[in-house]
Amino acid sequence: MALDKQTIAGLAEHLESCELQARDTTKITDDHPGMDWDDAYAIQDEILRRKLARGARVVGLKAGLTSHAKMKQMGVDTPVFGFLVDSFCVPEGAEVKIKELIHPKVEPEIAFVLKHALRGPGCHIGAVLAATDFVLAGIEVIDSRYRDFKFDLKSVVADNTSAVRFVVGGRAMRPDQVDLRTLGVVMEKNGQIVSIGAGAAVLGHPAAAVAALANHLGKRGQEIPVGSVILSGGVTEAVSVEAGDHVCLRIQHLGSVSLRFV
Ligand code: OOG
Ligand code: MG
Repeated sequence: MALDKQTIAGLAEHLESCELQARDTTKITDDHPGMDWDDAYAIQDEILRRKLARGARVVGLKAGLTSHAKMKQMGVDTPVFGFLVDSFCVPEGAEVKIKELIHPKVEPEIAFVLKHALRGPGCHIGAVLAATDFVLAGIEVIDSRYRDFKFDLKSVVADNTSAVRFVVGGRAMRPDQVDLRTLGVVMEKNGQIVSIGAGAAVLGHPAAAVAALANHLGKRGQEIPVGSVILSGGVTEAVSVEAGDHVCLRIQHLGSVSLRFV
């Protein structure tokens, strides 16, 4: 750790206020270039602690920057992990208020719900499939608190990997009913197709992203709990949205899920 406790608490408060007040900021590594990975996750943990203290509940976890398209779009090369709380979760077809957000983008994702906890190290695709109860279609709304979505990996980890809203839905399928690599993914904005992909875009197999999450948590003495929803990462590039937009995600065998921005 390169930062002291007080600095970590201050940065967490700063980033969370940006989220709650929908305003952007410069990336925190500009002022703290020596910040390390432990600092980055410690800031994220402190944001979570602040939310829990106000009564939030953790409903899931996310992996991000797990597809080549996303890594290329953001100019980075390693997956990152974050948390999902109840206030991020919106119902199928819900209206998302643009005013509460800075510069939101949507991503098509494959979501996992576990029937057994998963703990790394050594977690692999087979272990993930054995522990998965079902998979769902999910749209993640990301909203980096950093100006123009410009960040480095440590800054984005501290910012809880840009998490802000998500919806899961469609038809739940057991992992043995589908081939997660060849699942076709089609996202539409206002009736126009804006991105097309397949599950394999996510680390070769979306379950590999869940395994990477379990291995990441394992290093920190944590696990993926039963029942939590896990977003495995955007299959394609994220797409900007504004008030009036309607986004519909169709995933082969998993049906569709949609959001409206107002
Ligand atoms: C970071 C979050 C990325 C994904 O699915 O790749 C993410 C960002 O691009 O702002 O959630
Ligand atoms: Mg995502």
